[in-house]
Amino acid sequence: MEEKRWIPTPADQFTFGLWTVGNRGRDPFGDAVRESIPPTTTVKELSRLGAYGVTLHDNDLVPEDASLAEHDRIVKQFQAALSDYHMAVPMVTVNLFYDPVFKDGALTSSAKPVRTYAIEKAQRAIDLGVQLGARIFVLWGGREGSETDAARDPRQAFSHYRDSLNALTSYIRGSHYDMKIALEAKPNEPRSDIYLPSTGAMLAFIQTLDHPELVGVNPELAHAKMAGLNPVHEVAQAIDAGKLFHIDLNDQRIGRFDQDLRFGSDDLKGAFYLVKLLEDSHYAGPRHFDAHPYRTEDYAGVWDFAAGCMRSYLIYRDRAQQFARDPDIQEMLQAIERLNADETVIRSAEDRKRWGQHGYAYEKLDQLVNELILGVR
Ligand code: GLT
Ligand code: MN
Ligand code: MN
Repeated sequence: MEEKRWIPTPADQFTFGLWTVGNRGRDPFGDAVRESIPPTTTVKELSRLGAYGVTLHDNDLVPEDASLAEHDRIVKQFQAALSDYHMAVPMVTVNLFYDPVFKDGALTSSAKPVRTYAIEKAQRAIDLGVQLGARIFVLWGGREGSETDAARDPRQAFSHYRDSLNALTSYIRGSHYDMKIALEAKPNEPRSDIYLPSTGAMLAFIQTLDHPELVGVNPELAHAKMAGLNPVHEVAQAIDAGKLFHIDLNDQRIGRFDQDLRFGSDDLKGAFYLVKLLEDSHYAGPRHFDAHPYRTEDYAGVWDFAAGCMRSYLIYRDRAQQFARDPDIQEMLQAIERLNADETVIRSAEDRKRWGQHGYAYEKLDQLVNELILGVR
């Protein structure tokens, strides 16, 4: 095999959150199994593996209660590592979920002081992003939800969410920042229910904002799967709406807890069609991995995980290109196209019967694609 096709380079625009490779393997039933990795080490190691950049939450880099001097020292040191290793920061986000202050919501909290603190924290994270050269600001509302709907009329939560987002776009405009917001949906976990649980719900909500042009989506494959949805269709809808500002690539089994598996590791077919969609639609943004190494791994396993995400993407991309070149698959697609090109108006029972009776040969087509993905074509 021509191995070098699958070696990542910065031109592939692969990025990882500091929190992804840095995940310490803590879960609701068990403690951390790895020490945290200094952000500058992550930058160095990912650059060595061929990544394009890193992304971060405000507090992945700067502790919440850092003094101004400390903040500057940390950011400077980080910027030096970025420049030494030629790594970019295309996206930043804000942690509005870890601190207990957010236990009943951040931007949707019914308490004004909590909402205001969340908005100001987000504004500081936007400032940090601008300092690092990011042009996308992701908002994942892990705490924007409820355990019991007795707590609040959900309409009130939407209204607070809208006001908060309007405050953020107004801040971006007022500061003349070149920054857009990407909303990331998730159906549940850590809350029983999270408001606006799918990318489709986010897309509809965006249209109710003061500046919808500044707000798009950041679909995460695993989150769509948790809701039992097809991520390929979610992402396609976002592309169709001109709203795919960013994407979180990982993997997940339907019906499980939030697994954040290595990209392309579980649902091979789903990953194939997703990569094919991104490539066919000339998606120009970063390919961002938001996944965690297994809890079983030591540091060597962490970097195997990161390398695996990128290598898998390249292999799926290679397979997608092969799909376009495969003579049997292309011949079948052309036959289907010819069938669908028949423009005879359906007027009679006979006409309906003709359409109802012909076969589409999707069984054969799907088998061919499976064999292509499995590498035997
Ligand atoms: C958290 C979550 C992710 C989000 C991150 C951004 S934080 O790890 O599980 O899906 O993208 O806030
Ligand atoms: Mn995510
Ligand atoms: Mn996730």
